Amino acid sequence: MTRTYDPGTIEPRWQAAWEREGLFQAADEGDPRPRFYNLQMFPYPSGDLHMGHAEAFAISEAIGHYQRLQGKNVLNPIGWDAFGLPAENAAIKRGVHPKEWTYANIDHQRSTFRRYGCAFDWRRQFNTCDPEYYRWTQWLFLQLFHKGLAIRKAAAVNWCPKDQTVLANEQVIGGRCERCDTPVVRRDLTQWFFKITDYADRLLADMEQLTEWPERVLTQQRNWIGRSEGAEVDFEVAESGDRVTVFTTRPDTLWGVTFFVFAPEHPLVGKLAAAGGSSDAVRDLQDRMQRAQAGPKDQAESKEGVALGVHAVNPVNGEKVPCFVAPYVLMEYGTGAVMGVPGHDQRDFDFAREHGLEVRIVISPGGVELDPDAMTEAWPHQGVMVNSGPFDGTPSPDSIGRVTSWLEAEGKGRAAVSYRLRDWLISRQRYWGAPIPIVHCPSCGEVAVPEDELPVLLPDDVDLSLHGESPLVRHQGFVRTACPSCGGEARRETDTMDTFVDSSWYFLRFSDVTPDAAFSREGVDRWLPVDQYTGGVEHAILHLLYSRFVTKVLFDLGHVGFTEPFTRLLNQGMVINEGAALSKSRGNVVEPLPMIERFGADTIRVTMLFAGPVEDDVDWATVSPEGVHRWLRKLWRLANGAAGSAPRPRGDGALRRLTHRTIRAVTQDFERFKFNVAVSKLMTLTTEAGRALETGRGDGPDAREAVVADVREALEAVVRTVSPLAPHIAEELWRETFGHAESVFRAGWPAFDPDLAHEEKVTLVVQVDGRVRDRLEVPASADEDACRALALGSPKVAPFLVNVVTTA
Ligand code: ANZ
Ligand code: ZN
Repeated sequence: MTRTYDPGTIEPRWQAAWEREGLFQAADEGDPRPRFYNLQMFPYPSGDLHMGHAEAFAISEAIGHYQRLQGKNVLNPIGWDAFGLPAENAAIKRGVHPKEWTYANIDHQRSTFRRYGCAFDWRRQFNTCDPEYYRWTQWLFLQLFHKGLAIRKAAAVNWCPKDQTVLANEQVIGGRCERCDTPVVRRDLTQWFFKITDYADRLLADMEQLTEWPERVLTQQRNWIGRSEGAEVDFEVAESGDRVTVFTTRPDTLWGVTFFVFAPEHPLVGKLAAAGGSSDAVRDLQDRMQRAQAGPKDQAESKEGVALGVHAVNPVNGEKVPCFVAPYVLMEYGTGAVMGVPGHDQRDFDFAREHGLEVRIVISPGGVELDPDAMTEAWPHQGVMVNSGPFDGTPSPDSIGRVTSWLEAEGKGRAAVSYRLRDWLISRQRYWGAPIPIVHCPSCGEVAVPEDELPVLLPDDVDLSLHGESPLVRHQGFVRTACPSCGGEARRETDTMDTFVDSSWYFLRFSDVTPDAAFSREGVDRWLPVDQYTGGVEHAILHLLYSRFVTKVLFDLGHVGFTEPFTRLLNQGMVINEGAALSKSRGNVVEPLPMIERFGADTIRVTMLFAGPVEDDVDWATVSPEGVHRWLRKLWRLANGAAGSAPRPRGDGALRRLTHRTIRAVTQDFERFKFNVAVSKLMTLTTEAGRALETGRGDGPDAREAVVADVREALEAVVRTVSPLAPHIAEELWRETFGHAESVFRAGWPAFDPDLAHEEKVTLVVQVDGRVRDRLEVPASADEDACRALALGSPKVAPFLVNVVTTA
């Protein structure tokens, strides 16, 4: 009796069985199989899972199951990145506590994951907002603090007046807060930083290990770190005698300096403005900048500037050039001051033209003469030094090194390297985050909370309704404490940590979720580095950079034995709808749970994977769960038709050859994550198996049995190779329909018979006027002429051929 395919019944049944059998639990000890750590970036619990999760986890599940079938002991964990501002804002809006909101969403997502049949080792789950977790985030902070890598310093920050918090540069879009669209202002605040800049060189150098990362991500990391080689050159302010140093990548243009520029926040500006009589104008500019709704990019392109009224002395020729303050010079880069070389630097050129400053040529292209008055842009390329005193005639790029050595010999400068990378600002003036475990004592200063007193618990009873500073500031029970060092009255730090700190080490803890430590050395030695990390390309820079940094710090402290945490990285595409991102305001949101309920988890998984290459976006409007569902139903029907006892397949019939060729081909597809291609091959094999079952009657009962045996072999191959993509139906057909005692996930990846897989013959489908008239087995090596001759010679084809026009 053929049962009908009902995913709503079989899927929950297998989910319960797998859980009961502990089938997907990773084995820590006593397991001889090679280990494979398969990780998907953990979700943020804002509401239920969305379609992007359905896609991302379909991919990582496919990878994990495939490795399991390849005989690996797979660690496939799940957790939640559960601190963060959206919880707090949603909580304020709805009047529920962030904790309640967050844990309710986690419950929701967890049950959707279960309904999706994810093969997680549920014993290892955690949330970053659990005290059992953030205790160790605080521990991590202390490791950096004791090493001098967590420091407090004043910084000009982007401040959102509405969210009352600091924003990273990437969170400022066109001068506005990414989340609430409020114009962002600059503010000077004392903040906690992790000194990631100390690791800039290693973050670059170790990229050599990342041979299995997408090139695009490596490029973004490299640009973010932004290493520049050049020189520092010391100038002196003529009127005050102050020494000011610049960073330049072109010391060979020093003779072309015609002005000097300070960043508005440069510490000398106030003093020099007073000396030069420009205080009002300078303060005006600084005020304008405070209010400016300008992002970092607008600032770099600004031609605005104010003359300071003082001069800088060029150390190479003693020339005095006017000093300016201008926003295009950034305090955060180099030394916060630049020498203006308008002939050869475009930003300097634009500024010089705006302010009527001299343009002087000191690098000659050779051949053409540059005319400073006629130039419409700088000439930033290499050439030969001219108008440069003793260096005239020196060709670049040698000139850079030669001038640098000379500066060093003269005591006027030195070789230097500059990085775009800034220290990692981890302070947040918000509630829903891990408290920074520091106490401020009037006599002892910043004192670390002793490790055995962790966690510093986040109090539940806070008033979130008041806008202003962090709710923790007003919580006396939290703020007032005793100094761990002298016992005197002291004040707790009220900043919480950026959620990127939470996610910078979570992958370590999955290896051993122990109450006694952040992770154990045995755990990380056993499981890490992560073999396969899958996630969205939006995390190409910060999350990965921070995780790499923290790993290196922990390596230096002897807590882990590797310097790069993720061996192989895959960025999946996004799920969009009709070409646009899914969003409530657009009204094009598709939610996974109703889809899973309607079609089944297997259909939705395969739909996601069949939609295209994993790196590409999936446009929901163009995919067809119905089509995939029809295929699975057919597979179900055929498998039930071919079940029952059958002799072993023999011989080398067409179906057998196709079966073994398909196994060989999809193995390669799985290795390369080409799941869409694999699915289409499995669909073809299913169709051919169906055809054989319907038409391959054979002569006599024996022959019929042989056909059924071949069909069953084909369908078992489909079931086993589709199991990473559609685990439930595969398990049902494997265990129940085909009657195997053990799970399909214990059956291993099927092997192919190389003789059968050998592509000696292929099926030539002969069509006449768009209709199939015959199928011919032809040698795979047959060329077009040979195929044409065979087709024309077929007795099934001949009747349909009236006027054959042979196109040569
Ligand atoms: C003079 C000069 C002449 C420069 C020339 C370039 C070409 P990258 O390559 O990105 O590292 N610069 C230095 N500090 C700056 C700051 N805080 N804000 C804005 N610009 C700054 O850029 C290095 C160059 O950027 C430096 O070399 C300096 O301009 C400018 F023909 O010095 B150069
Ligand atoms: Zn003290």
